[in-house]
Amino acid sequence: MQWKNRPNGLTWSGVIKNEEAKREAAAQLAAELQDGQTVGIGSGSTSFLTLQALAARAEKEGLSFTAIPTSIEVANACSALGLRITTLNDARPDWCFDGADEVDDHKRLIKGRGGALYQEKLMMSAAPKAFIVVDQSKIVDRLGQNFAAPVEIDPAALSLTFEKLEGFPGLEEVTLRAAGGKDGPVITERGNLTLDLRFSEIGEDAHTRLKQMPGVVETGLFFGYDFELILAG
Ligand code: ABF
Repeated sequence: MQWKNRPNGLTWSGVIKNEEAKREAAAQLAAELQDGQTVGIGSGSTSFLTLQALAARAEKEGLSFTAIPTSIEVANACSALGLRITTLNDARPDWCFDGADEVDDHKRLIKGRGGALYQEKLMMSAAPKAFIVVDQSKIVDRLGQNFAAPVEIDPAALSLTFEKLEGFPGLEEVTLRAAGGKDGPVITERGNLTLDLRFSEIGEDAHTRLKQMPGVVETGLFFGYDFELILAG
């Protein structure tokens, strides 16, 4: 039998920028691990390296920990590393870590380029302590300067949401996230769609206003979360 596209949880499909610096930051974070803890595992390449560093330290020092992954990709990586996995319905993390697309100096984040913002936000809400690991390229003067802010919406609300977004303060462009070619829109793990919102300015109330729209499941604007920033490099 041939098995095509079999998940190989320990291969990162894309390019990892600043890998050496990220590995150093990952090793630093792995030192936080204590035996028997439950750890929330973020998505993205930086989280992928951090997960590997955690698993390596656990193996070397005979520590055990349980992982709560924030995406299928991360769950596959956890399985490939032989880790015990649980969910937020069964357990709570002692702490969690994740990457980000942008961080401003008010500790506001844009996340969700990887499509896992919903579970990433659940994790940040559930964890008593969170670490965000980024390299310098993610630190911005103005939130939204490099990346669009993703918003996960129910497919039934697609047309309505476009309508409701008309005139939204600071909003310049809305793109339905698509895989390209004839593949159609990207479907999230929850069966939803993602809109990428380009802003000239992101107001303090942007997340709240978006969440008030029926059909909006979650936004990639992470405002008001307490976390420790680990700067790679
Ligand atoms: C997750 O991974 C997402 O919220 C964010 O979009 C992405 C960052 O990936 P990377 O670490 O590869 O830049 O944290």
